Amino acid sequence: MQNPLKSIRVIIAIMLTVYLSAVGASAFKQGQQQGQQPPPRPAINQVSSEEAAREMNNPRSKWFREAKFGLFIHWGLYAIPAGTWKGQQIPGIGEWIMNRAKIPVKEYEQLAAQFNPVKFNAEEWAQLAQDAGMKYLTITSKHHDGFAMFKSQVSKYDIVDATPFKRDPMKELEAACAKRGIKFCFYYSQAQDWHEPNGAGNTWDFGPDDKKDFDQYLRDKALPQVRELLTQYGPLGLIWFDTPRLMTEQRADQFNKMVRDLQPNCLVNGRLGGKGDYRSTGDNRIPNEVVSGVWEVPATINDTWGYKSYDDHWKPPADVIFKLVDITSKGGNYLLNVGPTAEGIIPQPSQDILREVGKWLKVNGEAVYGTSPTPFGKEFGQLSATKTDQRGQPLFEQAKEWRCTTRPGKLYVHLFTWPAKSFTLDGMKGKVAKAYLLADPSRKELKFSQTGDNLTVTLPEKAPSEFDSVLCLETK
Ligand code: FHN
Repeated sequence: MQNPLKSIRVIIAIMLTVYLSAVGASAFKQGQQQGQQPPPRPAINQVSSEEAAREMNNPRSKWFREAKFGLFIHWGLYAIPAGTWKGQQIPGIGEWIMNRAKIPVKEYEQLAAQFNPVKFNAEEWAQLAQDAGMKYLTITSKHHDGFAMFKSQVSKYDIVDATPFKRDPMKELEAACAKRGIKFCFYYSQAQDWHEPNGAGNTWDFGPDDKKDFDQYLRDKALPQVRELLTQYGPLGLIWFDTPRLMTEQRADQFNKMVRDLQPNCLVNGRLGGKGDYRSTGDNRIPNEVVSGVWEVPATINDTWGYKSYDDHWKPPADVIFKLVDITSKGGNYLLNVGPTAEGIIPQPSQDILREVGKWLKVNGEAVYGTSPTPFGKEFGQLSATKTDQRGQPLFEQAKEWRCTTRPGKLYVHLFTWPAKSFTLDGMKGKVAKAYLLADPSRKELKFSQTGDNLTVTLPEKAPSEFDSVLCLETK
C-alpha cells in the first residue's frame, strides 16, 4: 500500500510545478511580446521640438519638404479579384482580400498565372502624376500578400518569374519618372507577408505570429529584397515601410543601416518600427492643427487602396484641393493613392480628379510647393462646447472657409468660400505692400486698408476659381 503522506506530497509537488510553469510561461510570453513590439509611436503632434528640428534640418528631406504632393500606387495581384472572392463581395480595403477572405496561400498564389496587365504604360502613369502636379511617386513593390511586383532573385513569387506578363513594371516606371523629374519611391511591406510561414500576419495558414521565426523571414526575404530594391533601382526618393508588427528597434536598424549604406540620400518613412526621416499620420488622418517637423498624410481617393471594382466613392476635385491645401497649411505632405486595375489601367475617375487638381496647381502652385504653414490657426475651426466624438472627447468642428500658406515676404490666403465684396484678416503681423489674386495673369493690385493688425482687402465680385481662389499678400 502507498504511504498517504507521500501521495499528498507528490500531488502538491505536481500542482506547484504546473502553477510555476504557467506563471513562468505567461511572463515569458509577455516579455517576448513586449520585446517584439516596436516602441509606441508618438501621436503625430506629440513629437519633441528637438525631434522636429532634427527632421527639418535634415538635408536629405529638403526635396520632400518642398514637394507637398505625391502619388501613391497600390498595385498587385489583389487587383484581379478586385474586392470579390468566389462571387462574394469582401468588405474592407481591396489589397486585404487575401486576409479578409482567409484565402489559403496555395489558392491565392494561382492569381499570379492570370496577372497580365497588357494595358500598363509607365509613360502614361508618370504623365498622370506630372499632370496632377505631383512631385513624387510611391508604388507597392511588395504589399502584405508577399508578391513582388519587381524582378527578384530572392523569391520567384514575383511579376517577372510567376506571371505571363514577364516584364518588370518598376524598371519602366523608374525610367518614366526620371524623365519627368518625379522622385521614384518604393513601398515595401517589411513585416506582414502572408505568403511566408514566418512572415507576420498569415494566421490562417501558418498559425499565430508569436510562434514564428520572424528573424528567419527578415533574413531570408525582407532584407535581401530591400537590398534588391536599393541596388537595382534608383536613386530612390524614399522607402515607405508599413505596419511594423513584430518589429523592434534592432530589427528596424538592419533596414535603416542598409538604406544608409546603399542609398545615403534615400528617405525612410515613419512606419519601419524604428527612427525614420519623417512621420506618417494614420491613413486619411489630417491633424486639426499645425504640426512641426516633417510628416505626410497617406490617403485614399475613394475608400480603398488596391483596386475594387465597385468602390465608386470618389473624392471630388474640390475636396482633394481642400485637403492638399489644408495639409500644406499645417506643415505636411499629401500622398494620394490610386489603385490600378489588373489590366494596368488607372481608373478613369481617379485620372479625371487628378488632372483637375493639376489644372488648379498650374495656376496656384506658388501657394503650395515649398511653402510654410499658416501663422494663424483660427481658420482650422474649434472644439465644440457641446458635441463630443465617438471617444467622448469634445468634437473638433472644422471650418473650411479659408487657409493660409506662407513663404518669406508673402502670405497666400486660400479662399474656399468667396466672400462678398471683401476679406478681413485679424492678427496680420507686418505691413502689407501689395494684394492680388494668383489667378489674375495681370496681377492687378487690389485695394486694401490696414489698421494695426486688421486688414481688409476689396475683392472682385466673382471668384476666379471654383475651388480655391488664392489671394497673395506681399509684405514689406
Ligand atoms: O495595411 C496597410 C494598407 O493596406 C495600406 O497599404 C495602408 C496605406 O497607408 N497602410 C496599411 C494600413 O495602415
